[in-house]
Amino acid sequence: MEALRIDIITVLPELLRSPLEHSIIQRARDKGLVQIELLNLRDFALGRYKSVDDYPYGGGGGMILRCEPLSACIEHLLAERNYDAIIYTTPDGKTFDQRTANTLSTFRNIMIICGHYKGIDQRIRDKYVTHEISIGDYVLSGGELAACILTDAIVRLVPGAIGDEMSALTDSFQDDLLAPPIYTRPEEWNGMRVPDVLLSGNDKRIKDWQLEQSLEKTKTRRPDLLA
Ligand code: 6GU
Repeated sequence: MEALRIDIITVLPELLRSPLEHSIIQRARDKGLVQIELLNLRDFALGRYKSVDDYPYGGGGGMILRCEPLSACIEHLLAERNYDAIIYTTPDGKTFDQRTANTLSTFRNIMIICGHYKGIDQRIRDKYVTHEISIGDYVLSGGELAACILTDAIVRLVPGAIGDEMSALTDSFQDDLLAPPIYTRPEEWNGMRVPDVLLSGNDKRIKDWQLEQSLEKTKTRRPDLLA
């Protein structure tokens, strides 16, 4: 199987590096399941001052990432391969969810453009971007952390990334239900016992109990998921 490739364009590559070099993501990279490249937008800046941003027309404060370096970086990548998705991380995008993560995890080449400061020039969105994604209704200081979150959610779904093959299938949200309570040793801790059913060895009873717990938790915490 061909690896998934994710190219991330950012003005702060160092902010992304460490979160993408640990745990499941690093293991997936080591196994050759996924290739992640960080592109420093500054390397595509023109002129003596290597400027990547400028003031907005019409005022309003804040800085905006300019067209020319973004376009130069995107065209550099497009010259190498076709992309199944060119994502822009922005609070005015569509809210990210498990369904979108599932879809993106089946892609071969993904480009992520991290918004920064006030964002990027609209013309880059119009010309190149295929997916505008927000990670929730709050404002971050840049799209870098959002890009890490997208990457983490996508990479762990790539077949082979998670050791226990069943594990990703039993996540919260994967079947539109929240995950049931989970326990490990010891059987009793501080006077609190692991539910008997989990010690019963009866697979059918355990599955039934977990589903019942999932339904109950979803009904009280996230009734919107059941609607
Ligand atoms: Cl993708 N970017 C920024 N800057 N803020 C956000 C966001 C993204 N998603 C939620 N808030």
